[in-house]
Amino acid sequence: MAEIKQVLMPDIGDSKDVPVIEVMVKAGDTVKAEQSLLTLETDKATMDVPAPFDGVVKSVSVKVGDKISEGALILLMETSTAETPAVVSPPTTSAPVKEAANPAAATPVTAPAATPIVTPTGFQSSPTGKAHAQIFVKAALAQPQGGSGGGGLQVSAMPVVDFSRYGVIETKQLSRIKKLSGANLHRNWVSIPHITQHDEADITEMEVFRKELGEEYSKQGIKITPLAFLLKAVVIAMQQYPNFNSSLDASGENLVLKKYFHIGVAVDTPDGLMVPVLRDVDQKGMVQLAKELGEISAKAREKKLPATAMQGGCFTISSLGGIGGTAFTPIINAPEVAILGVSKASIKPVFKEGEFVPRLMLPLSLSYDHRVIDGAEAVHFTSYLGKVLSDVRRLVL
Ligand code: CAO
Repeated sequence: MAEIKQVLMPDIGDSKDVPVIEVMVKAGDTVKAEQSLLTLETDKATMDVPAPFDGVVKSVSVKVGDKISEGALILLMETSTAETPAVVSPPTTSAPVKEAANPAAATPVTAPAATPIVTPTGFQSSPTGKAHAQIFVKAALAQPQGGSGGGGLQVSAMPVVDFSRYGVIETKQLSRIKKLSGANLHRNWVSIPHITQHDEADITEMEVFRKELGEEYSKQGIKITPLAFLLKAVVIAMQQYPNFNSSLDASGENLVLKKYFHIGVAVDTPDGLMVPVLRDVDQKGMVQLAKELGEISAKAREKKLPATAMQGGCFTISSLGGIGGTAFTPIINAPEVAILGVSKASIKPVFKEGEFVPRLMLPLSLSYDHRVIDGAEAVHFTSYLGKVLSDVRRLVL
């Protein structure tokens, strides 16, 4: 039997009047439990409010720009009564709204509330934990500005300067993405002990193969750039060195080793940096990855990516190779423990078998969290990555 249920704004600690920055569903949409319904933004975190159960959206009561607090009606959803709630032990109640024809059923009964998934990093992904998410949200929001690990830093205030004393100026507000990612980049930069390991990979042969593939697939509208090869090669290196596919747990005393391979790719958009995540890269071929890469970067630039597309990453690649540069120091995308920066490949003389030969060399800059990864392991990782990239046969093994 179908039943109409309210989905209410859950308890998110002390935060009140939280702005809605994205509404992902509309009336008529069929949604699955845990699918994101909307994104909220506090001054400390963004969070997705997922559906507490499967159902069909009957009406949406909030819109972008609204400010909502605990208990506010988010939407009405039609669900089958046989449905098992997806969230365990809900801390708040939502009152099912019965069809008017059945007034006897109007007594409120306990039903699962939405449980938000916090993305404390606008630049990055967050755990998609379910039962524990409510506790996690409160803990995240209760943290002092700057987040755990960075909160205790005492630094002197930036000087306040009246620049107009020195010449003509114009003041422009930062984009929402820049404001969010800026806070998280700052936190990650000051709270993670970064080291950047630089290396070069000989991609002479890879480039010949890539061009051949490129010609073949351009007819299908698929652009094969070095990034598709890098995605594959990085996963092979992560399989060889599993610490690169880990996160520190909340206590900072345990490593969580992931058995899945979701890779984030930094995409430059007119409004700032976004990091959509390609799922299960280990299970996909390069052509498929190139296709998905084209699709997600286009969506990121057109602002069509849901917040969930930026969650769950294990490792990030930031490629500036299409633009230029020889090396840079990318900032780790916490809670990941490493990020690979890629600069522009160029032909260099390489001493081989007694003579200098022209080879196409790709600069790699691997930043890693020194709490988790030692310098020697990082060099092993970049050397191995270079080996894989220099021998394309390894990519298809
Ligand atoms: N060396 C030499 N050439 C490279 C290269 C490299 N490392 N990487 C890409 N190229 C070439 C490509 O082959 C392509 O050449 P053609 O047009 O002749 O085929 C050209 O550069 C442009 O590539 P692209 O940028 O369109 O595609 P991509 O797959 O390399 O990158 C994307 C996709 C979305 C990652 C990229 O467009 C982007 O946004 N990069 C910026 C990421 C960023 O800002 N990072 C900084 C984070 S820290 O602030």
